[in-house]
Amino acid sequence: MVVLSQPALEHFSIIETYQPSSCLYSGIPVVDMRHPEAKFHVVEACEKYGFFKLINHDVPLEFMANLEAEAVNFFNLPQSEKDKAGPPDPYGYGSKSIGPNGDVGWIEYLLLNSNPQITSQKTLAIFKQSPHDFRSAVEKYITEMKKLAYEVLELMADGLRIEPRNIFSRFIRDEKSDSCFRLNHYPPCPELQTLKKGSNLIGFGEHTDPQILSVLRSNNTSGLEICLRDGTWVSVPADHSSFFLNVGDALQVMTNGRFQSVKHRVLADRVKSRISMIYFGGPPLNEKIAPLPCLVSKEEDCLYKEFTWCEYKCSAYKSKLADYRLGQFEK
Ligand code: GA4
Repeated sequence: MVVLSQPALEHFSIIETYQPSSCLYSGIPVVDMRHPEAKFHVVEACEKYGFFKLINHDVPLEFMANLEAEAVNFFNLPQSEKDKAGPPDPYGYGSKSIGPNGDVGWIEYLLLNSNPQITSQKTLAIFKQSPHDFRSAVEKYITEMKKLAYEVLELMADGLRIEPRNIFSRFIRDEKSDSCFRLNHYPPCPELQTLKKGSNLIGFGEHTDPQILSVLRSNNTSGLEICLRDGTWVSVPADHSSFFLNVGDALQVMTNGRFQSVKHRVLADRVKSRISMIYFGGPPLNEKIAPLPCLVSKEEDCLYKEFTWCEYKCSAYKSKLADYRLGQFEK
């Protein structure tokens, strides 16, 4: 990592990549939700990558387009208006700073609790800033994401041949599910052209998602990269009509490491804005997370201790983005 002397980029992380970040990698697994074998494709993708692109998902494209338009409107508001909805606690509007422990990125975002009953004052302030029907676009979109996440988690159970079907989905179906929703805007960074070839600016630093399952949709600007098991980073070609799903730490634990939570990051673009919307499906705070007995053949093969989601979340908020958070819960 090299830190630059350009004043505008002084506080941001620059990384050298040995392939142009626009390099299209065609090896990202794709799951066709309508394929009769989809459940096995999901399992295979989660075992090998912890990540896949989902097509034929039946979420109407208008939900995605409407929310994107509302998000663009919000991020186009004057800075002073957006700041009224921040700083994040963790919910609310944030710019450049990510989480409470000094991580920064070339990003601005809105972080919301996806449970309408826990709508914070900051979230209400956000909706007040926006002249359009932002709130309804967010709520409709989240409703669709929940349905999609249930379906995918149930496919996983089927593909793993474990019962009941709702063994994973019940956590996020629960009305107390601690799920959240994030709208990210990665502004273009023209200063990038002054850097040497192969240097990239970090929009969102490498990390794994703590929850069970994350469902991401972005506009047609690339930037997302995933880390393969051998440590190589690959760029995920953008596709605004598909979803990208990733296994979170809690699902890694429940599957006793059979599914891996994928390390990922986002690089900024020199000319194009990237907008992404992510639903993070998490369990209720008091829910116990542990490897499912049906996925552990012998007691000594059990990789993780039992913990509550609340314990995990608290420890996550004490960590930096790139930290390996599961370490202290290993047996
Ligand atoms: C990563 C996944 C989600 O975006 C998020 C992030 C959260 C935050 O931005 O507030 C965290 C990060 C994420 C993991 C470690 C902690 C918490 C920032 C951070 C440094 C909303 C989440 O749940 O965990």
